[in-house]
Amino acid sequence: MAPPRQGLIFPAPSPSKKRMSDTVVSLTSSAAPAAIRQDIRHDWTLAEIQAIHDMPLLDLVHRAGVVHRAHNDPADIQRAALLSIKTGGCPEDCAYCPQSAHHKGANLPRERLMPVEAVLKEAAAAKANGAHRFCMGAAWRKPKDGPDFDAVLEMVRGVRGLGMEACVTLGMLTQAQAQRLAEAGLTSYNHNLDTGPEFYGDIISTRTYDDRLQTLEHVREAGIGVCCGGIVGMGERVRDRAEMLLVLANHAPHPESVPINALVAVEGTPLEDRPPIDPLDLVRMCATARIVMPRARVRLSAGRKSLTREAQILCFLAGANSIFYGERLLTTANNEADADAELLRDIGVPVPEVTLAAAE
Ligand code: SAM
Ligand code: DTB
Ligand code: SF4
Repeated sequence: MAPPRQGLIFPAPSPSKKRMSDTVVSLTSSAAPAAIRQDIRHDWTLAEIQAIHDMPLLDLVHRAGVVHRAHNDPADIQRAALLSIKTGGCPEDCAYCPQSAHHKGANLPRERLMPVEAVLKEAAAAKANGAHRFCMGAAWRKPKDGPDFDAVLEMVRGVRGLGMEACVTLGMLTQAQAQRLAEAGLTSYNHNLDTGPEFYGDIISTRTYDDRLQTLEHVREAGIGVCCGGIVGMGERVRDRAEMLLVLANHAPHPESVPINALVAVEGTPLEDRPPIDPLDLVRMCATARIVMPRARVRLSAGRKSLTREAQILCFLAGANSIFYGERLLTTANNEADADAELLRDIGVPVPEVTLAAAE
């Protein structure tokens, strides 16, 4: 009989005091790296995660850096290119999203799915520019079986054929759809929890937290990597951020990628007036995610454009080891690729020069 799987559930309360002090001892002893390496846990408590998040910043960044280096090569920073393959007109009401048909003020026209060849051309250009992964996003509540889904499968096969990792984010999936994406060679599926379960209802009403967890289960069952994270700066409390990390960190295995987005406050969305977050909030989120999920790719995602180079470097020191790379996110602007390549080179991460022939 197959062993019971640990699902996407809240953890049972655990004897956190002892566990916490064990962890602190292992992180401060001289033999720390060896001790930390074994310290992959799925029984975190909210109190522990909040305590980590709220540590003095220098201690937090140091501790995250130690965990990061015990588990990962610090010069390995993944570059993921992003393309909106189907933009606008989404029936969901996510308050942050300009693609929702509910937010007429965002004025984003509904488009059809891009043709496969056009998508693969963008993927080839991203590869020539030095991207490792190609992520394709569709403004769907859930994909419909039929020609569009078949075309997405073709895109996944094409991206894999270019020698890149392929990721898609298409909304809620059935088990059969996840299986077909796996068979097409999909590396990873992005489906964010966005925030903690208590605050979630303030942001989205058209699908539940459990709906999201169920799709993540389907993705995991199909053997596809899980890419799941959220957004800071929507008006949530630190407790909500910690609750989201708790759900992710107690998911066994941990998600392979954890995108940490800062809200891009887009005009015409209900969150258009949210003030920008303090960049140090992002540093804290990256560091906390790194400590509780030592081997996940922590992706410094949307909102990076408003960070200085130095704030981004602090995030890398705190364990962020992936970025969206390329001038566009889905519908909003991202950092210039040249500036990112320069930043990465300046901190010792090699990025190949673009060869014009390869980019055409
Ligand atoms: N429709 C699919 C879905 O929601 O799963 C895929 C696309 S959706 C745009 C992917 C993710 O982008 C969202 O879950 C959210 O976390 C992030 N996102 C969307 N708009 C954002 C914004 N304005 N600022 C920051 N992150 C955003
Ligand atoms: C994720 O966590 N962030 C990306 C990706 N997954 C699909 C999307 C960010 C979108 C930012 C707003 C926009 O450009 O529309
Ligand atoms: Fe639709 Fe995704 Fe935007 Fe929500 S985040 S409105 S599901 S495209």
